[in-house]
Formats: sequence, structure tokens, C-alpha cells
Amino acid sequence: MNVQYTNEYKTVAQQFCLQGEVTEICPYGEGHINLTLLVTTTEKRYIMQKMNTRVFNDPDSLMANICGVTEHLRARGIETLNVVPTKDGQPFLKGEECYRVYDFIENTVTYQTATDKEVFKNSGKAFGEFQNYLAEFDASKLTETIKRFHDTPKRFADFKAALTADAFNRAKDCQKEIEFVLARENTYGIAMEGLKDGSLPLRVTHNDTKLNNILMDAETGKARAVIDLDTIMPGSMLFDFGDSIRFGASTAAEDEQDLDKVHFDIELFRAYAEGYCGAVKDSITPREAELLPYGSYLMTIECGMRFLGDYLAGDTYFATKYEGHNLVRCRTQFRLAEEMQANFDKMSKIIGEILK
Ligand code: ADP
Ligand code: GN1
Ligand code: MG
Repeated sequence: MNVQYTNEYKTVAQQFCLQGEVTEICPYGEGHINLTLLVTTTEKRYIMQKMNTRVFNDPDSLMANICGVTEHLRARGIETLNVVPTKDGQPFLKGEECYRVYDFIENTVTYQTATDKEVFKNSGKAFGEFQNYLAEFDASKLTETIKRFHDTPKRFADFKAALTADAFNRAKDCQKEIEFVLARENTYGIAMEGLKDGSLPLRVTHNDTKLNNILMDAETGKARAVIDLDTIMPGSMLFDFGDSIRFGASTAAEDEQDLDKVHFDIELFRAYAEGYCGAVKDSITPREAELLPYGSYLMTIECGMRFLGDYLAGDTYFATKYEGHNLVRCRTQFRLAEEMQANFDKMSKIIGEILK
């Protein structure tokens, strides 16, 4: 990062109640939405984020959600993000750009792939327990930070609009991927229909449960804290379970370019399901349990169509590192979605064994 930016961010950081003098600021992590910076002072470390206000257009409500949920968790003795206030006592710095600061949670790691079954199982247990803690949280205190976030038919309509516009003339480069999404239209509605007719309970969910949104203890491999709390809102358990499987039950990274390396790993699925279902066994309904395999497929293809839609629209939503990054990402998602469809029976059997 060049000197000019460092100085600019230093000025921002100094407006928060930090202990010590800032000595270093550098980019950090692999998030696709916010700009995340590691701030080191003479006393300790912090995470400072330039909030993505194009994606989250009501930062006041967003931070009120985060403060509410983290206070709820802390009151129960659960380790969570700690919002560091500004010198004016505000939860974030409001201006043309908005910034927030968290204490850096030390001695933890985040994984970009689930190489270790035990670690993935631990993350499942932690997300399941997180679901239980959220069940005690008053949903009426939450603002929906992104409306219809996992409404897949709505995501499909957005995808078709990006395809019709084809603003960057890119559709010609990805006909096969487009066909993949169009051909599965009749599979997108089941979760939203269930929420509408009441056969699936509406819960408070995290909605972005990928493995790098949980901090694991560097020594024990156990989960320490669920992070990235921007999308906590009413939703379905299928979303939280499914999104973890999408990202973690894969033999490769989300942006692996060599598709021969990308496969859905049923043993990683089993490991996560053991952790997650073990934690939610007292609250999961039979219909939710039945649809966990479908939820995994749904979150995977939904994410794939979002990546592809963003590619068609000129890469304005997800952070990308090179041209075509979103196209690479959508291909891994479609490979996984296809293999999940072929493995529904095996997945159902595993869920049945775990919950029996
Ligand atoms: P995004 O919304 O862009 O995904 P996140 O809030 O998930 O941003 O943060 C990006 C990454 O920064 C995380 O995956 C994690 O590695 C790291 N991170 C975020 N907050 C903390 C924290 N308080 N302590 C340690 N690491 C953190
Ligand atoms: C984004 O913020 P991050 O990088 O943890 C996205 C998720 C996607 C994910 C794909 C607010 O998550 O919905 O599933 O990328 N978050 C938002 O990796 O859109
Ligand atoms: Mg994140």
C-alpha cells in the first residue's frame, strides 16, 4: 500500500479510541465486500474496515444490528467482535466514506479452504451454536440490511436482467455458464415457498457462513468467534447450513482455475453436518433436516449466478483481483452444484444417520 494511502488511513484510525500510537496499516484478509485493514499500534492490533456502503446503504442500521447482536452474545459469555467507538462515542465514522474498527481477535486463523475435517466440523458446531444464540435474539430489533438476500428466484431475475443488458458484451464468452443457470430455473423456488407457506420456520440467521467468516483458535483448531455480522437478518437455517457447505465441502478454493481440482467432498459434508446438526438437534424441524442437502445446492448455485451476474455487469459488486475472476468463481460453484445434485441421496442418508 502506498504512503499516501497509509497516511490517509492513519488519519482515519486516529479518530477512533485506540490504545497507543498507530505504527502500521496494511490490507488484511480475503473478504469480497469491505476493505479490511490491519492497524497496529504501540499497544495492540485492530481491524479497521472501510464499509461498503454501496452494498449496505444504511450503515446506521447495520451498525445498530451489530452492536445489538454482539452485546447479546457478550452478555452470555460468548467471544464476539468488539466495536471500538470513535472519539465522539459513535459506533462508526460517518462521512463520504464510512469506517468502523474492531479489536483484532488474537491467536486465531481463518481458512480459505477446509483442509482439515476436524476444523470444518468445529466450524459447523460453532455456526450451529450461533444459530441457537440468535434464536434468543429479538428479531424485531433487527433491520434487514440487504433485502431479499437469499431470495433465489429474485437473484435469478437479477441475473436475467444483467444478461439482457449484457452491458460489457461478455455474454458471448460464457454461454455454457449462462445455460447452466437458465436450465435449472425450476429448482430455485423451494426455500422461499417454504418460508412463505410456513413449512420452513423463519429464524434469525447469519446468512454468510463461509469458513473465512469464523475465527478458529490457532492452537486448538476450535472455533473462537463468528465474524462478518453484516448480514444477520431473518432467514432460513438452509441458508446458513448451505452456504458453509458451498464454500467448505469443496476440494478446492472458491476461485480455483483448474476445474479438475474442484469436487464436492461428501466426507467434508459429513464432518460439517455432524458439527452443525449436533448443535441444532433440539430445534431443527423435520422439513429443515430433509432440505439441508437441497439448501447446500441452492446456496451454491445462487452464489454462482451472483458471480456470473456480476461478471456480466462489469464486476461492480464482489472485489476482484483480475479480469475474469468472477467468471472463474462461478465455474467452481456450478461444478459443485452439479455434483451436489448427483449426491442428494447420499447427503440425505448422512443427515438421517446424524439426527436419528
Ligand atoms: P468482508 O465482509 O469483506 O468479508 P470480513 O468482516 O469478513 O469482511 O473481514 C475480512 C477478513 O478479515 C476475515 O475473513 C478475517 O480473516 C479478518 N477479520 C475480520 N475481523 C477480524 C477480527 N476482529 N479479528 C481478526 N481477524 C478479523
Ligand atoms: C461475500 O463478505 P464476504 O466476502 O464474507 C458475500 C456473500 C457471498 C460470498 C462469496 C454481503 O461474502 O453473500 O456468498 O461473498 N457477502 C455479501 O464468497 O454479499
Ligand atoms: Mg467475510
